[in-house]
Amino acid sequence: MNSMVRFLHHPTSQPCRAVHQFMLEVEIPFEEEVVDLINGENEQQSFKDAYNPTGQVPILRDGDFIVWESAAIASYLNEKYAVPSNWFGGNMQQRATIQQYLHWHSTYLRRGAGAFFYTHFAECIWGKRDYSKEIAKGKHTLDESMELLELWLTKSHYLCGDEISFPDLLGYHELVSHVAGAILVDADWQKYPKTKQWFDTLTTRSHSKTVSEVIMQVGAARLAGHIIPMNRKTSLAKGTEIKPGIPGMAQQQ
Ligand SMILES: N[C@@H](CCC(=O)N[C@@H](CS)C(=O)NCC(=O)O)C(=O)O
Repeated sequence: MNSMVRFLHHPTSQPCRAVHQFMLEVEIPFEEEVVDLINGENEQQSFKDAYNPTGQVPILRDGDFIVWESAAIASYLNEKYAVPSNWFGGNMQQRATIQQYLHWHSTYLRRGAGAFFYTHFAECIWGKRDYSKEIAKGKHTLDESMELLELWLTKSHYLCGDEISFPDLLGYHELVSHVAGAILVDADWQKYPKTKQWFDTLTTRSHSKTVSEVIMQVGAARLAGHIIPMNRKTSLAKGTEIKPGIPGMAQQQ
């Protein structure tokens, strides 16, 4: 019987990359399956029924058990494989600090992804429109988040202490996308020197570059003006809309 966990993901996805890098760093054996987000495989009812009713990736399958949400997946793997304690905390307070970051991340820094999504992908899905409000909202969230990252990184080498933990990978891969799409440029980094130092340190880790390769290529293609044909009508970054339900925009077409 094959007991390897199965990882369903897409290489352009920030939370997927964080989990992917985590598994590589701590040497968890896994099978992978790239879900075709570009053509909306994740929106098929059969996919939602089988894996995740929200249609989002990453997803982990372990036998009959399925778990989604990047932090929940990594936390499950952490327990299953008795991963070194720096990744999810070795004592009650470290664990609480890590959980604190994970909850904050999903409602703040993650939402900043709207700046990247609306700058580079919205046009590929819905065509040329005015996405300036969504982009501004994403940038504002990103700026506010960067201020907090800078504050934390002034106090410790990594986001939750002096050792790397899963939050660093989650935060890092959000910023990798912003770098790939030139949402974060030199002028921004100058405001956040500690965050830049941390970002550069993470970039030198083994696996950072390979896990980020596809999004760097996609970012470069978009910056060069290439359209990526996307047959789907919903947002890759749900919750970043100005008005929830922006897919309705597509229905008006
Ligand atoms: N909070 C989730 C976010 C997952 C997420 O945003 N996934 C996106 C890719 S980056 C997705 O699957 N989007 C497909 C869709 O919304 O249809 C996590 O951390 O796992």
